[in-house]
Amino acid sequence: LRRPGRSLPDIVPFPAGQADLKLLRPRRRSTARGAGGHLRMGGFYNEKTECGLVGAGFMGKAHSIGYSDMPKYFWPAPAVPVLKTICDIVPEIAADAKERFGFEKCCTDWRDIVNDPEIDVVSICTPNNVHAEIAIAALNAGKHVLCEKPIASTLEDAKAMAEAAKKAAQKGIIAMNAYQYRRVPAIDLAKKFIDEGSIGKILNVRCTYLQSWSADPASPLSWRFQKDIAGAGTLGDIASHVIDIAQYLAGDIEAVTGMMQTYITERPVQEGGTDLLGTVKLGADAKRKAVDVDDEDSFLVKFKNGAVGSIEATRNAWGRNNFITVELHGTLGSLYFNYERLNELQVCLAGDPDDRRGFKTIYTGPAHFHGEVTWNIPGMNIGYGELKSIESYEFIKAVVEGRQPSTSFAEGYRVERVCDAVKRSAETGRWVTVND
Ligand code: SOE
Repeated sequence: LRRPGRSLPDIVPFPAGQADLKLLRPRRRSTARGAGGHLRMGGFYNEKTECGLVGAGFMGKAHSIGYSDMPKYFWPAPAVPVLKTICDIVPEIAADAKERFGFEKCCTDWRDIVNDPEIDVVSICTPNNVHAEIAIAALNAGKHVLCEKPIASTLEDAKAMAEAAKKAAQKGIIAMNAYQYRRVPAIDLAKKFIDEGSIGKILNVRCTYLQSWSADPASPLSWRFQKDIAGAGTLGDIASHVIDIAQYLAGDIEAVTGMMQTYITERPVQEGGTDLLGTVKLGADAKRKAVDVDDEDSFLVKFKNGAVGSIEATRNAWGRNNFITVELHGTLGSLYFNYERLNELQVCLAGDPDDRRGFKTIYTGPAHFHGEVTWNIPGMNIGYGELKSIESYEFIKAVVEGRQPSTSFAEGYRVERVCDAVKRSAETGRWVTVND
């Protein structure tokens, strides 16, 4: 699977019967790795791509599901992911993940994946501080990379990754950041409303990302609460998602002014294992350690195009579970999205008669982004798993077509520059310009 530049036939809507399949051109065999690279299915050759995955925790599970479910929705798949090797530094977790997620092999050193000539694509699902080393090594070894967010734990690493990705792109290598929420069908629809001018010039963008899983002080101190590993707390972990959505919908953020707070200043230490994201509470007898990252961030933003707005994020909001909200006000209307109502977009158009004007709800389904192949009955709805399959599809499609995806490393670095400006503003209490 090293043949950039091939464009794909249209995806056959689910369910794809044999009649549909007969209409498809059989795929040519790739010469990249000899005869081993194909599965014969229903009389047609479907390319396959061998996947390595580093980091077998929550995100390792999400990427595994994304890869293995993707062809069930997107058929014919651009290439069928084969779960080749999963890596975790804890041998028991690696061995367990191999069985659970269906990988052929497991290992404890990511270099075994990066140096394996059989592996085409690498998912990086590790803590943030090792993203750069693994991603750059993988890109240099000619692997296509899908890296979890935030892109890195420092601005320097993020820059180095964006530069490595730019260099690798010249050889047709793809590097993608996992900012999956911009691929929510309702967000895609919001983008359409904006691009076609239906809500006019954007005046204001208000975003929140509120979660509750770390609100309990007995929730363990995992790597997400340690600056040397995570880089930042809530800012990199979740505010980054809404920064990405805000910039995707409204363009570059030019300047910020904000605050960062830490409310729970120490937590019981989690000794090893995968991050359980607050589902386990530790007792008063557990060893405790100081938290050196932010719990909550609130900042105002100015966009280059003159729009203004605000972003708030916390993982300590009881009752708010994955409360990603995006509200845009334009000269001709408004849009509102809330992840807790994932399959809905609210729209208010100024042009409606005075006595009928107000938010109406559009339920996303078969008529929306990839809706014809996820579930083709209105109201069936999608969830987090389907979003990861959509992400996997966009990644593998980009690899097969040899073009960078919309959430490239350059975009990840763009988000990181905004995070850096928020940190500088929180230190100085001033408006800070986002560095180019
Ligand atoms: C924890 O806050 C977390 O797993 C984030 O790291 C993810 O990016 C978010 O999508 C879900 O919550």
